[in-house]
Amino acid sequence: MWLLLILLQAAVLPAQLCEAPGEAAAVRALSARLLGLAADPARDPDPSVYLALRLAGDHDLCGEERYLARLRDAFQHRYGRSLQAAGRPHAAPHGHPQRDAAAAEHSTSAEAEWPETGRLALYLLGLRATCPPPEPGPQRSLVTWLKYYLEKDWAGSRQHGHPLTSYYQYSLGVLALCVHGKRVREEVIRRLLAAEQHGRFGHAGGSATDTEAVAALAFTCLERERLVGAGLAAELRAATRRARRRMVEAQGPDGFFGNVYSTPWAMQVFIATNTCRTQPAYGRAMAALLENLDAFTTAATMAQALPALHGRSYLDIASMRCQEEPDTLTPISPEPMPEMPMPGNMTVRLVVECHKPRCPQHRLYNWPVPAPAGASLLDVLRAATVQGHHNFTFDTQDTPQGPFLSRVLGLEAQQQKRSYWQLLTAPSTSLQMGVADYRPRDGETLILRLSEW
Ligand code: B12
Repeated sequence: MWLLLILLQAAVLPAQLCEAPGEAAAVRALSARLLGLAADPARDPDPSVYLALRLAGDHDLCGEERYLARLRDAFQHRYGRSLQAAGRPHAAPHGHPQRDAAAAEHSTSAEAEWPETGRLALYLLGLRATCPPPEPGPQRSLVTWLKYYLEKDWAGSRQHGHPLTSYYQYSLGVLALCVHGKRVREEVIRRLLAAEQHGRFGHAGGSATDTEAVAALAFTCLERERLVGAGLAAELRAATRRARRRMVEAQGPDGFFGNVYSTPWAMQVFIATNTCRTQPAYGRAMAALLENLDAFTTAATMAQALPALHGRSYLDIASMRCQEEPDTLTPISPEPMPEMPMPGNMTVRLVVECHKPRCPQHRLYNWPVPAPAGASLLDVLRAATVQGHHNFTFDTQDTPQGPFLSRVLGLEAQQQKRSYWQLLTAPSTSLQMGVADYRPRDGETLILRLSEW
């Protein structure tokens, strides 16, 4: 009996040690807001949202079950069949911005088979977090699909020097297989290890922290679950230590690892490696996060922040026990947008840049755009399309993170060429938000630049 009590306490202890101190109310409110967003049937279900609900301190068990059913609907019909029976993958349930665009542009079968490593990995992590755990049978084909995508990514990385998707998705794939107790080929792991050693996780205009953190979680999982031999385990441990050290060294005076959105991912590494108590950088990051909870306004960003705020990491999914879960969380409905717009107008300068060889001319557009004060960048882009004779056009693709700017002045960002429309504020600061969330100031110059990543 005593032994049982001690074991039970050990199972819940790490979560209590790393969670937000004395701020349970604010964190709980964020969970309740995410639950409110999850209840909206108009939003596509997102496995990260389910994971955040499952890794929280308290729950709305019926709400979680309904959300899981929606996720199953979205994923199961595509991956429920065996890989052999499917022949090859076909159109995916979710819009993938650049892959869809590329597939539409040249719809060869090879491009339609673009791997969905990240989304499938997140779904499989979600399935492992259900209580009670689902029957293993139907999951087998999902695991096979994920292995297939990971192999495609690995082959792509040998050919192009980077996975077809990204190291972020590749790491999620390794992590999900590991959490399910599945072995991954050593070569696949070694590719991630080499990327870590050679600092290949960053890309132009983006910080490496998110990817570095997910890779470190995958390394920690492989080592902890004893899915690799002793030699590789030692290398993975060393890589995780290096990643943690780099995060501590790069922590800004604001307390963030990378930026506010990558900080929760980095914190998960300290949680997963039981260093959250001993590492002062963790406490500073937690304090910074708690002061900036209002930065997490979208379901996708809330879902990424909440596990760390609750002192949990995705590794906890591997040892989730379906004990009594407090069924006490009630949703907070999303606040309606204020009816009255902010008074007055503003003018924003909109610049579109594209370098040679794709474009013969560097600056394709440079005009002031009047818009209502407080408008989002998306509203500014819409205003630009209807003003004057400057023929501004753009297109977005829906993603779980919100609308992704995919085409400007007829120029499509191309996944194969790893090009994207980067958002910057002059002179050259890359924005930390997408077009729907960023609200420019009066007189600001916004640059849309066709960049490579
Ligand atoms: C890889 C990546 C990219 C790649 C995606 C291409 C690819 N084929 O993988 C590139 C370099 C193109 C990219 C671009 C941008 N990104 Co980015 N990206 C990531 C990263 C590291 C992983 C995303 C991923 O693969 N998720 C896993 C898959 C399974 O989930 P998914 O939702 O289906 O992923 C797709 C979308 O998220 C989309 N996407 C990627 N970034 C962004 C950003 C926004 C705002 C939107 C709407 C969509 C989007 O591309 C993903 C792959 O198809 C995340 C890190 C994180 N913590 O999430 C940042 C992240 C999502 N990106 C971010 C930002 C800010 C941007 C940019 C706005 C940067 C800029 N100033 O231009 C641009 C988007 C501009 C635009 N055109 O609308 C922020 C978003 C923060 C927020 N407030 O929501 C994150 C969280 C990084 C961070 N810590 O700041 N990104």
